[in-house]
Amino acid sequence: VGPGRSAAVAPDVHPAVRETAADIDEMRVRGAAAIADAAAAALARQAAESEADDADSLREALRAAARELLDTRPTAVSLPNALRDVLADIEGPSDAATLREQVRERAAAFRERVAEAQDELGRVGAGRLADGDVLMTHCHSTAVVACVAAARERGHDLSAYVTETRPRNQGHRTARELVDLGVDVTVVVDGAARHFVNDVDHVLVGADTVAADGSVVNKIGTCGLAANARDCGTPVTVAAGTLKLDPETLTGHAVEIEERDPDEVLAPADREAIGDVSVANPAFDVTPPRYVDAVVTERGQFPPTSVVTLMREVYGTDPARPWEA
Ligand code: RUB
Repeated sequence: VGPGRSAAVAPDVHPAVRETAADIDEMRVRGAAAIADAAAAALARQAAESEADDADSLREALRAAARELLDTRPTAVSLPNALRDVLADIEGPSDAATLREQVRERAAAFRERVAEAQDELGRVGAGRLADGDVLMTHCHSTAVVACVAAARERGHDLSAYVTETRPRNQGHRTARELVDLGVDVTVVVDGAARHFVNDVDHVLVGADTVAADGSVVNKIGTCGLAANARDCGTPVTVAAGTLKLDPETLTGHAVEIEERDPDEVLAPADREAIGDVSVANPAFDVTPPRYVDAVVTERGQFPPTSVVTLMREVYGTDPARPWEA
């Protein structure tokens, strides 16, 4: 349980759900797609192994599990979208066995669909990349890696500038995965992005959330990178499946930006040595749609202004919140 969170937990939440919530909270599981997958798997465990023997108690346990998962990281909409999908129609079954089976099946189908969507998104994204292209990317995104992998499968030679991505250095993982794909990788400090962005053909980043107006919420630093890219005329592509569309932004809901522990930025000893300073550590920022050229999804690529239509099609206009009773 992270700082400021309630220590009170519902009694029937399965230990596997608590473990998954801790893994997400402490970033052993990270990245929006992986968070959604882990949450769906945890709900399936909750359904299969809950001690509830009637449908109402099982429903309550599932909702409590969903709330515990939701209480981990607030920015990635893939998490509530996964819960929405797996818990759809939980009001239906009147006996626990049917409800158990329904949730198990929905979780398995969700996880399979998300994996397939990622492959399809990779193929769509690869269509934007040409042989010999130079990319710049920030943080670590499985969707970005899927695009690069699909382009490599087509035989395209690629090189990439990969930003370290302070304070957690997720760029190291990106660099390793791109090297494994045969990409010529140069790692740069985040502050060097502007220095090199003029030399690249594409900025390619992932997203935690895409809002109805086409704004893209992604790792802190993405907005500055995209603004610099726009200034140089370098196209910015966001690789984000429909799992990243936030249907609640259709109804005016704002995306919460996660504030993480100051110790990630300055170790306590450094802080003490510096003196009386505050540390701000927002994990994500919001890139306005005017800096984004295309959002690549498993359903094709869209200008950010068309995201709203896709969002309505996928989620409707009245998104459910099945974790609420
Ligand atoms: C991860 C991050 C990624 C998106 C997309 O931040 O900002 O770009 O989550 O990733 P953190 P994916 O490391 O703080 O979770 O494409 O894998 O969903």
